[in-house]
Amino acid sequence: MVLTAKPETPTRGEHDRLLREAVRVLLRNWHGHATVPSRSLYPHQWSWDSAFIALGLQHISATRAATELLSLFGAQWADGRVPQIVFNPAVPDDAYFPGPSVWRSSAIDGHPPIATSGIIQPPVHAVAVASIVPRLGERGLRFAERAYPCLVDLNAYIRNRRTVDGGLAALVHPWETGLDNSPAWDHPLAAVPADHTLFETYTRRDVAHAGVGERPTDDDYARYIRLMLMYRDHGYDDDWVRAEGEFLVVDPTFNALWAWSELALAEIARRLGRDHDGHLAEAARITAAMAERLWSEDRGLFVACDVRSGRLLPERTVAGLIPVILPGLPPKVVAALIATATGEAFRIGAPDVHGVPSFDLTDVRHEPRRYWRGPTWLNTTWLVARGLDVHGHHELARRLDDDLVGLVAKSGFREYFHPLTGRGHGTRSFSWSAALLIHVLAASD
Ligand code: 9WN
Repeated sequence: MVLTAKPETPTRGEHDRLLREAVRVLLRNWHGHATVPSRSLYPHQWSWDSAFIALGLQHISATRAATELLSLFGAQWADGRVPQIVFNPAVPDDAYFPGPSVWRSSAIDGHPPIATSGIIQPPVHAVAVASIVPRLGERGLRFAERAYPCLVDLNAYIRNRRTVDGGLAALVHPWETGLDNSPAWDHPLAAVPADHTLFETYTRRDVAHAGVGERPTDDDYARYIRLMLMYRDHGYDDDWVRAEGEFLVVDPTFNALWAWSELALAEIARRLGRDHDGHLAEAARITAAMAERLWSEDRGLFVACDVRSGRLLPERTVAGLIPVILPGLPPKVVAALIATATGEAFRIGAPDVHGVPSFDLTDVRHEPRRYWRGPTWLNTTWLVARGLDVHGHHELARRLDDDLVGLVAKSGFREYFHPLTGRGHGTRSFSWSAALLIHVLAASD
């Protein structure tokens, strides 16, 4: 494929201006030991956001990037889970819904002193740690010594408390997938009652900060609230939730990032002079299980599995492309993934498509402005680009990196973008958009 630059591709001079603005976003969103994704919509620390943010922060201050991750690990539960949200005690309880008084994590044995949510998010942290360690010079090994056991405990939690038949990890809430209202969850969520009387007790805060047409619906939220209350009321017990929880899905992105994190752990273990074979074997095991259980020849990408109905979920979402990040995939699978990514469903690299759309452009449910049901996000675009690099498709990867920079140049540090017009949507001054811009520009220097 011959790729030509988009008309709005920014010049190098423009890069300096964008970099300065990106640094300003991250400085404004820093609250002493961690970075909020957005001061208005997400005023606490989020798990996978912190990993993406640390990748960018390391180019401003490697120490600050290490602090970001260590402060997240400081909120790790005794069972190894790293929570999706670490609440800032200085922020009012009702600034974000659901806040600490709804999650009630302090009631759990082995919970750290700071309030958190009770669910997890995709494990990108080991990749961030492995990237930061060499930047810290002599202090790198000390940072690795502190981070490594936390990362090992997190992966042990996933393996011991979250796997289902076949040895892949299952997620118990759409928020755990990071792609909350992905159309892939429509089928499993249909089995969860949407009880709107919950809104007599609980008030959504998100719609005060972002357009209603850009966020999940009230039906979605009614289900999200029900699922979190049920898990909470069962003490965040993973035996209960795997046996009886109303939502249980095996997600290709979560599992791919879990395998990728084992590869990063192998690299960290090597630096620490520890045995790394176990990590490599675990990455290979997860990769093979994914190829066996989640690969869809028909759809040409990985699909999620609904454990409750035993059904593979046919939606083509960006979550099914991200496993391209894994070096151990069979070459036939990689070739098919690239054909799907460049084909009519995603059209990556096409002059009129920006980045990687989060959902199939040809599906009637595609909504280009609504959250994870169509818009392009920069973290998922970055992950697909890195996967293309892994398999030697550097030109296409560079095209996605250029798109990432071009979207910010055109529309600012927005949360997500219309995949065809590049217009920005969701919150502004969004941290991972700033961080990944910095990281991509640093890599191109
Ligand atoms: C719930 C913080 C998070 C991201 C998620 C994104 C969104 C939260 C919300 O914001 O989810 O976790 O309130 O909608 O979907 O990926 O980590 O940026």
